[in-house]
Amino acid sequence: MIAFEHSKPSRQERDNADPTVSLGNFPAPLDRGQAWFGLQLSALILLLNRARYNAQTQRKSVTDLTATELMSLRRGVARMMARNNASHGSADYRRSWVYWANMHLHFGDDCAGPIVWVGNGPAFQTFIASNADETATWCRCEHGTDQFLTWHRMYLWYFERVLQEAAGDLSLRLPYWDYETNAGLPAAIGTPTYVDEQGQTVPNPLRVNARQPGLNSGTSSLSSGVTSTAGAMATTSFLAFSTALENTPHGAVHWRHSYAAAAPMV
Ligand SMILES: [Cu+2]
Repeated sequence: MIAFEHSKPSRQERDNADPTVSLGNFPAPLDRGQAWFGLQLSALILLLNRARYNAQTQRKSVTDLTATELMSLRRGVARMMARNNASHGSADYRRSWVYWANMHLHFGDDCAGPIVWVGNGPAFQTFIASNADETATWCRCEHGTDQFLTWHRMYLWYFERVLQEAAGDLSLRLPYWDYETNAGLPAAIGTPTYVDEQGQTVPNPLRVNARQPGLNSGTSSLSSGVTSTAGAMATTSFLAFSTALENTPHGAVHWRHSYAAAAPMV
């Protein structure tokens, strides 16, 4: 029997078909068993994706992290920082802390001009792009443009993926510091040491000494004029909102947070 071109042959017809007859590019129809298996597989994939999606839907305040989540965050940050000394041009260097920090605001004569010194703190490192990747990637933040929000959102999303890889934990999410509610630097970030997974007391990778010492030690906090979103929330257009938010709290917190303005290592 010859099946019409677009009709699917029955199982009996396919079993009886001459195996030498080519079906060309017409896809072989699934039998009931294959279809059932396909359905099961699709359901499993959906279920797994949903589980993964659920595990990644919400970022938490750093003050609400479980001990395991905080350990994972520290592990990821420490591993990214350990890659700071990898050779330029290597995959490890492109996944290092300083490489990603330099994407946001790069400190070097080849990009943002000479460093503007702020405060009386210790000297901080400068960075010079040494290859085409770095030149194309560093200092690409959208500041002062209508892409401020979109750029920073995607930057953090990709940064988070690198951090997850470094921590070996795909459920790790970048926590936030809600400085408008609690203007003191959370202790988990400022504390000089912590007990690592081997039970050793080691330097806390979340503490950066280029920050204002009072913030690190918990003796000072940010002022409400620095942290407030009230000005931005009072605006009535997208561009006015974006500009106001970029100034305060985004820019203001960067500058008050550390000696080195938006220091890459912070
Ligand atoms: Cu920024």
